[in-house]
Amino acid sequence: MSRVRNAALKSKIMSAQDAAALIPANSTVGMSGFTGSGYPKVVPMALAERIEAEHATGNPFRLKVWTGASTGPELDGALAKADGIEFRLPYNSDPIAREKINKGEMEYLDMHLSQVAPVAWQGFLGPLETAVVEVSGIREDGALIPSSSIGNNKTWLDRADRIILEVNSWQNAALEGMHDIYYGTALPPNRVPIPLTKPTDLIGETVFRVDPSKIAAIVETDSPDRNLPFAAPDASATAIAGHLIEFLQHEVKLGRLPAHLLPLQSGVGNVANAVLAGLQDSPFENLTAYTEVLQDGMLDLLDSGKLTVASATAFSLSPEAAADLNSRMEQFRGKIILRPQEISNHPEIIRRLGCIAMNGLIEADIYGNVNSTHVMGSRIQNGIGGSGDFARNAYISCFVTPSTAKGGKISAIVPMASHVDHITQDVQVIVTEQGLADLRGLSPKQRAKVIIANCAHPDYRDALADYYARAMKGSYGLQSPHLLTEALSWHQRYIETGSMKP
Ligand code: 0RQ
Repeated sequence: MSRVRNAALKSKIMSAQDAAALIPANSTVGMSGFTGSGYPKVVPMALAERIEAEHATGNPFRLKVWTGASTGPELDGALAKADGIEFRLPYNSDPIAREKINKGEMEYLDMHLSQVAPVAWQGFLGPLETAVVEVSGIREDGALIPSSSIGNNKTWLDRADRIILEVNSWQNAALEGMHDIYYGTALPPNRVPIPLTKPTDLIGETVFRVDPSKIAAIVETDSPDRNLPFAAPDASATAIAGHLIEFLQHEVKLGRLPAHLLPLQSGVGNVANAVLAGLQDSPFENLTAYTEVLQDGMLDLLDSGKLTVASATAFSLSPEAAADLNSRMEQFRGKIILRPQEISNHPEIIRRLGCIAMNGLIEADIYGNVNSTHVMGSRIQNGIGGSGDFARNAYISCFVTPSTAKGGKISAIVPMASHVDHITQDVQVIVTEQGLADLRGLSPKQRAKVIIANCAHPDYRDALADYYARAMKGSYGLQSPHLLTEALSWHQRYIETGSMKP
């Protein structure tokens, strides 16, 4: 049975090629998609083919592409390969697009994910000509049933001049009813409090409202979300999870956290997923999650009953877990709620609920400034994603990382961060496989001692202690002592020799 249940809209069904032909050259496209789920799969591929053909005849054709977060190879990968993206926001993890950005061939605006929709409404990003959005169905009344991610879809559907829908029958029909689309946001001075006080609260509608006259094309698909697999937790990730869980237990014992903790947020990546796997064997019960993405580890926690509810904006599952969830979606009704990213990541709600934030990092410096995005200060890895939304507003903001990268050639703890995404005030706990630094209430110099002693790898610990000791003697000021000619020398040495080691 067709997922397009509205009789009038059936006349808009066409091929991906015909739909892609409706997108004007050099315009702005708002696409669905968030960490490999719910992104359009066939229109971007057809669009990439069209762009390649236009380029072959010498015609310029490059788009501004806005999404929820990262997408899949059929979207970012295909469009980047065709050299079809002039400007991209707000998050990317596609390797081809990353390479283009780092070669200076694509402009990339890396934004806090909660801010994308409100900023689009403010208007300075310019007009949005086309929205290309995956949905899991269209109801009889024309309302759109969302897919496996919500992201910025509500905003793209509201703002775009023209809408192209991909109706994906691979998505389980039981997704209908698992979304909570809040329509109460407004720009100042008309903003009102968002009435969400528990992760389980439903404050919106289960569908997107849409003006049917804007729907220019509907393309039917049956393609799986293509998420990347997670690496199985290794000894380092397991140790990180162990330190963090011990810390949380300690906080409960001291009466600083309730027994079932506070709503958890867990970031992208292997390490964050490993922490969730660690919670499976922990004594905690009746946990809740108010987070951005639902990873494999969180699905396991829901299965075992350790986690009672997960509110997110997207699934971010390995291919196996995505297929598993998709085959038994009905079991998760009431336990999984997907919301727009401006709500899943809203500072007001994160602060009110008191989330426990757990995010990965590229590097942290001895004073606890965190770089989540740039390798050696200049090469983008992915983007800040939601880490800033959560880190600044969390009840406890934790960052998790192996103490070294690239086989030990890079220390994740450095004298001075080569780029800062999270200032020291937004970083309360740093955890590596070596140990945990609880930085709450500590001054910069007190922080440096704890971070070096507890988090640095033994191969780099003495060098960090030596840098700090000499900075205490030679620094211009002694609030956050630094030797400016040396502070970034570890990074320069890596660029020149392939290792930070002296
Ligand atoms: O690259 O695969 O090429 O070797 O970064 O590193 O150790 O597998 O860790 O998967 O947890 O990712 C910060 C990137 C960590 C992620 C980051 C290289 C490393 C490897 C991945 P290779 P690991 P993870 C909400 C939260 C920002 C967004 C965010 C991230 C690759 O957590 O993107 O937090 N965070 N969102 O080799 C050079 C270093 C490095 C380094 C790691 N110091 N120098 N390379 N790498 N550290 C969710 C969303 O926003 C959607």
